[in-house]
Amino acid sequence: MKIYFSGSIRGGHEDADIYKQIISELKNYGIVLTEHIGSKVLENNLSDEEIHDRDLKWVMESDVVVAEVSTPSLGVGYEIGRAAEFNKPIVCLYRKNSKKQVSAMIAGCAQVKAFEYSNIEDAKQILDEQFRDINKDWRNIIYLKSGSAVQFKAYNCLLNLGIFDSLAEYNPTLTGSIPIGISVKESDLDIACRFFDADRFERIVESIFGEYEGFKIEQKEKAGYWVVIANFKFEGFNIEIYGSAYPVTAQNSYRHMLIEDRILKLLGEDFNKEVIKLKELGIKTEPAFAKLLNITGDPYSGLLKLEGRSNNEIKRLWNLKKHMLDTGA
Ligand code: 6K6
Repeated sequence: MKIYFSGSIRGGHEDADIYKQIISELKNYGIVLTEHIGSKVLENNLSDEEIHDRDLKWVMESDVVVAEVSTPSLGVGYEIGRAAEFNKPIVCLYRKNSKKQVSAMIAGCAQVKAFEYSNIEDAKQILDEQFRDINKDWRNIIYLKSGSAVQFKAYNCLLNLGIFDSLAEYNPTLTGSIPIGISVKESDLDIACRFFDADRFERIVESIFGEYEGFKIEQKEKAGYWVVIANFKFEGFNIEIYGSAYPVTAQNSYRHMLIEDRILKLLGEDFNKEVIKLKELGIKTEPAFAKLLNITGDPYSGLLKLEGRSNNEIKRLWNLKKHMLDTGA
């Protein structure tokens, strides 16, 4: 993971020591491209144009931008703006009781996650939480272990089933509503897989899971794709194995899960509650999201269109719907 640390230089470099401590913490998570920002004495042997072009290239290359924004700096603000334009995750830290308030253009930018901290230990904890989110590997179900009761139960079920080992060559990945914490009683454990030969995949799945309760398997065309779908029950869960010739990360169930996870984190508690409410009424996940965001037409393709929308645009959709719910319009 490449991390771009941004901190004030010409805006005032009095916080160099703090930057240094944050950078040293960031090094636990990846390579910090801008370690020099933590030095008290900065070399100034490049032209402004060279600095600008090099730093912007690093911002583009980075996987995340972390900025300390207690000291207002044009350069830091500019880097955050450009990082937002490149859709980078952005984490801003500012000290409690700083002399100046953080600019509304930073604190109010939906793409920026801004946090107040009192001391370096505080900052470390914030970074730990943020990087856990950024680094989440959906192929590794370990995250379920520290989740809700149903996620913990699902974790044990999948471990006992041994499905991630027995189907390892098919890149099995848990998708659906359980990983993102919006499951209801009826929710399946969906395992998305990629096969290269549908018949062989069907034979392998049947030979491993064919004896389980309610096992059935079929091949069919679904929305223009050839798929193999197996269903059975295990430890109280309905298991669905879904194989297609497409890489798992390009499959709709995976893409739906990612955009839904982003929306749930962005829109918070109120939205999550409304989704669960609709799901408990028997509405499926994607139609529930579509309803709450006023997406017309096919909810499955409509939701995928949000992948390219900014956080602000998604927030606007929800605010509009909330207004309609509040006014009964
Ligand atoms: C040394 C002393 C004065 O200027 C320098 C060399 N300048 C810079 N070297 C490296 N990065 C720079 C420099 N000037 C700005 N930046 C980038 O902008 C850094 O990545 C910081 O995150 C940010 C600081 O902006 P200002 O406006 O506070 O300088």
